Amino acid sequence: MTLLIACSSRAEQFAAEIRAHDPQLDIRIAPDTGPLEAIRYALVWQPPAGLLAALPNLQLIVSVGAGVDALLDDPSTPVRPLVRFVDNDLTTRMAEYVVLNVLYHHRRMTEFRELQTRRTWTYLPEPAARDVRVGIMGLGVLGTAAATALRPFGYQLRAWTRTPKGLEGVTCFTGTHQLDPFLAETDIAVVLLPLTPQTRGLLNRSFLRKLSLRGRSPLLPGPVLINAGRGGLQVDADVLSALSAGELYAASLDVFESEPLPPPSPLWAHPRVVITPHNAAESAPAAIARYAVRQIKTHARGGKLENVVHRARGY
Ligand code: NDP
Ligand code: OXD
Repeated sequence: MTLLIACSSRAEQFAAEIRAHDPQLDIRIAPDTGPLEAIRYALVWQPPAGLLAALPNLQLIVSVGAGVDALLDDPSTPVRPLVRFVDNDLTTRMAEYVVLNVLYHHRRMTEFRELQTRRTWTYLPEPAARDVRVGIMGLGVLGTAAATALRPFGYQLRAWTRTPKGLEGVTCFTGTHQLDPFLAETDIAVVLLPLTPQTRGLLNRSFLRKLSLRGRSPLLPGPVLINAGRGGLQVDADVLSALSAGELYAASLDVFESEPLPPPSPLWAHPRVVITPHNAAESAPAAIARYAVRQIKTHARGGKLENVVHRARGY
């Protein structure tokens, strides 16, 4: 069985871990593909356009990412079973990121950091967690884990999804018609949506203006945006203008319209913006290897694959 690894980074690490899990697999690392007709499986992250289409006997594509927007956006991606990465290691990392950043803004840490640079001892009042409304956009694998991790702090939890969902302790809103009511009751928006034609550009100025319209958490200076979904969901310039206009108090951004975030972007220097380089939840090589080998073995014995992407839905 031949597996092609076509990843824009860490391909050698993935290969080493996969060899440790399954020494029988014949592994090629793009661009050294060898004979294309031998390749049955592909493990990919941002593969070169057209590469997968050139594999005549490809049977399964395993995505290193949980999000598969780039693969679905590429018209040359062949129509073969496509499984996305879902693993407790990744899920736990994302839950950590969300808890870290919700607490960071709820406890006004961007302001304390700024005060510290000026050696200034100033008391800032902070709301109790029970008075802060956290709205999670997307209650899939990652959103559910984030909500579960936030629950013990006592935040008022809300979620917004495409289809009706239920989760203990979370008030759920569904569909475009319930987006505005959801936003009106959200002080801290945590975005864990996939990038699809329906969600692209959703986080724009009009969206940001709708946060916290129905009351506001006392003592929190304003609404907060935390985006760890995809950069294409947000309009970077609108985030900046909402911050300047005081419509947004602060933001944590892990993803951007253009990545790496270009050095001239004013987001880098904004005192209320926390920037991370798209590593809210990394796909760790050991976890990827375990997952890819399991999926390949399942496919080889004709078993039921896990986490198959629904192409028409876009995630
Ligand atoms: P899931 O597919 O498990 O969940 C997606 C959620 O988004 C579902 O609840 C779904 O609703 C909801 N959703 C999708 N489209 C819409 C819509 N149009 N309106 C409202 N809700 C919608 O995905 P994961 O939780 O595994 O991952 C989410 C995203 O996180 C990934 O697609 C990826 O982009 C991003 N990600 C980012 C990482 C990082 O490091 N920054 C790491 C890993 C993932 P429903 O339940 O009704 O289907
Ligand atoms: C993913 C990512 O989709 O890391 O897994 O962005």
